[in-house]
Amino acid sequence: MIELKKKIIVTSALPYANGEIHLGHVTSTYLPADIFTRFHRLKKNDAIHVCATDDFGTPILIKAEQEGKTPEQLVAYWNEKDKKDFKDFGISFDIFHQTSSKENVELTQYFFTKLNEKGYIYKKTITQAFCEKCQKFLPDRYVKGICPYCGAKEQYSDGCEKCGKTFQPGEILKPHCAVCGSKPITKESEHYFLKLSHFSDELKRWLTLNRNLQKDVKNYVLRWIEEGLRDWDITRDISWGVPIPLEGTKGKVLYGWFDNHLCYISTALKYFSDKGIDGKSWNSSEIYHFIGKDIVYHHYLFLPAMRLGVGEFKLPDFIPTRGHLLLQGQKFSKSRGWYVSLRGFLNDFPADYLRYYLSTTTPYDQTDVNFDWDEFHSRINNELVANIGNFIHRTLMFIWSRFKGIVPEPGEYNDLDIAFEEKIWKAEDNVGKELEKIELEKALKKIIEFSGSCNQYFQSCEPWANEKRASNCLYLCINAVRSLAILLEPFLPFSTEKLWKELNLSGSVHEQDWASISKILIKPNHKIDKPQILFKKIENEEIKKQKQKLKKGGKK
Ligand code: B3M
Ligand code: ZN
Repeated sequence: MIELKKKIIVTSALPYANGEIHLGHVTSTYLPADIFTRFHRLKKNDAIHVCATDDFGTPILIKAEQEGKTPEQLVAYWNEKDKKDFKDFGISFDIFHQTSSKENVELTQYFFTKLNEKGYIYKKTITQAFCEKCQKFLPDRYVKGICPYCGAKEQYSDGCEKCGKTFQPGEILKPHCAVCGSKPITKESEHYFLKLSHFSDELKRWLTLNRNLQKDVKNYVLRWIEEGLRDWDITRDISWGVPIPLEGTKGKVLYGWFDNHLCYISTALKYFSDKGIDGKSWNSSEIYHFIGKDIVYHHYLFLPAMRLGVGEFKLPDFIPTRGHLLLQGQKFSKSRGWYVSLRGFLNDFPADYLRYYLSTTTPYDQTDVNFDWDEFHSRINNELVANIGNFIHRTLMFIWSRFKGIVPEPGEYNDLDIAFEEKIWKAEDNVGKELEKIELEKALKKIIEFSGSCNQYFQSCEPWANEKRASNCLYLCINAVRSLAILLEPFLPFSTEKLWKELNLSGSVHEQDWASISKILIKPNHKIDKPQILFKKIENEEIKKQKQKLKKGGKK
């Protein structure tokens, strides 16, 4: 059967350009999206991974004010820093742009203009929080208070982190200014609203007909629609944002959530135009927006409503949504020091260790994931080192020391060899099926199983005791190592590239063909390089140190 090459656009939720990437971000979003894209590149589909920093809005403005920088300086700084962190973690974006880019500002204004022309936008005077002490309007994160839905304290006025609801200006209870703490007064201001309610039926239809969306998320979004969608205030009285393309709107900009998701589109289009590709040829590509569960409302309602309204851009096919990350059972909290930054982690351990551990623990659903240092320790030592690493190392070492690094010629296969060769043939499909469904954790479990059966085969051949059996065993095992390198590439891009070099195979592991996993392509007489230890055990001391670092921040 000839499989047609697919075009796939993968996006990851855009990090705010005001702080460093932490483990929570990578667990729910960037790592799954990266594994998925890498898999499709190996499948020889045209897959690109698109991301950018989220530059506009009050969180950035507040931070810039605190640091005495201009917002432009602040976002430029974080854009560079994020780029580097992602690269060192092996996140292979095809493009990493900015929501404040010319391309995105233009597209956002285009969207506003179109929606306005079609009558989906209207003006309304609202009363807004205003701080007399700071002499300014206080949109969104400038106001903190109590969630009107669940009663959670210290929530920002644009949404509750506890129950996930988004609010309209003025809804938050017991408001206070986030900068100076004083009680704001209310003042009138003219705002623009998107008729979100107009799209209720269309959104409902799209949600119901799209079979790719996760059922549990879909159901609660449908419930929100049943409860009635309210129109959406898309402007703010601040200076940092996309200017409203209308006369007489000075001092106001478009809301950050109006422009940020448009950056998925503007950035993909920039990628195409930079490469001289006609963006239209990607019109029917499959679209995947990877997100964390706290931004469901925005991605399942605002984003599709705006695309429906303009009517020129495809709706997402998949919105893979994953849960939050807990640290040793508690919520991450930077202020309490209960926190691990990506950079901090990478300073102490190889990126692939984190990629491995997080991949084994993050399911394709909303459940929260727990980062636990002891579990990390045991997964690395007992699985990655003792299972996968052990099989690879003993195979390479055996060929290196007993066969002078030269792959032996096999003789006639016995039943064990035949059964093992079949396992190699089947691994590609077994694992690929899961990756295709974005079931990354299940895919990795299947790789671990495969590696386990490789160890078993090696063991039962007893090549050290039985010279006749050794050639068949090592011939098949070195080919299984090659298959493992490709199977693991999406998960462990750094180690598998090293392994590829040790196998002395041409090209890079990142460019291999997924279908070749099931083939026996390393031939007798092929010479391998001197093996090195790919995965080292983590000492108890190192884990103790990490826990110590946290101790001060933990709950008593
Ligand atoms: N910048 C980050 C967040 O709310 C936000 C995502 C934008 S995705 C278009 O988690
Ligand atoms: Zn104030």
